[in-house]
Amino acid sequence: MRHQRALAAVGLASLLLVALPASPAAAHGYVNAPPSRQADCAQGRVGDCGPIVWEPQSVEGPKGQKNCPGGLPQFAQLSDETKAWPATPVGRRVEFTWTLTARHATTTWEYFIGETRIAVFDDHGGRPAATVRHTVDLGAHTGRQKVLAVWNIADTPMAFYNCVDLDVGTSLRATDPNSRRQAGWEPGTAPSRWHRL
Ligand SMILES: [Cu+2]
Repeated sequence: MRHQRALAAVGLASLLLVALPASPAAAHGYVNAPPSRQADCAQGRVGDCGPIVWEPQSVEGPKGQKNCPGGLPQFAQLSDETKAWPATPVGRRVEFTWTLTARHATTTWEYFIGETRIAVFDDHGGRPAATVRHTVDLGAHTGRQKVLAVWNIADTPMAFYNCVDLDVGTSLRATDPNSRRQAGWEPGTAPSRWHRL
C-alpha cells in the first residue's frame, strides 16, 4: 500500500513535470497605475486593440528594446500613435504601480522617456511582491509624455514592456505660478484619472 502510494506520487510528479512547461505562460505583470496602454486596452478605455485585451500582463520580449509592444507583432497596436491614448494628468513626481501575476526574479526596473533613462530600481535578482510601486521624478519633462516602463527578469533574457501616457503638469498650466507650484508640482500629488473624450 505504501509502495503503491509512492508510485502514485512519482506518477503525479512526472505528470507535473510534463504539464508545467506546456501550460501557457499567461502570468507575468504590467503597469496598472497610471494606466499603461495595455491597461487602457484591457479595461476598454481604448478600442480595437487586438489580443492584448485578454492578457495585458504578457508584453514580454527580449531585453534592451525601446518600444511599447516589446517587439511582438501581435501587440503592435500598442505603438499605434494614431489611437486616442488617454494621458493621465500628473505632477513632476509619479508613483507607478505594477500588478504582477507572477513574481519573477528581477534585476532592474527601468523608466525611459525617449532614449533617456529617467529612473532605475535595482532588485539584485530578488523576487518582488505582487504589487510593486516606484516613485519616479520626471525632471524637466512637461506636457504630454510617453514613459516606457521596463521590468527586467533575472533568470531569462526577457523583459516586460509598458508605455504609459502622461500629461505632466498641464492641468494647472493656465493658473498662476504659485498655485501651480503648491498644487501641481508638490511631491506625492495623487494623479487623478482623466478621460479624454
Ligand atoms: Cu511570467
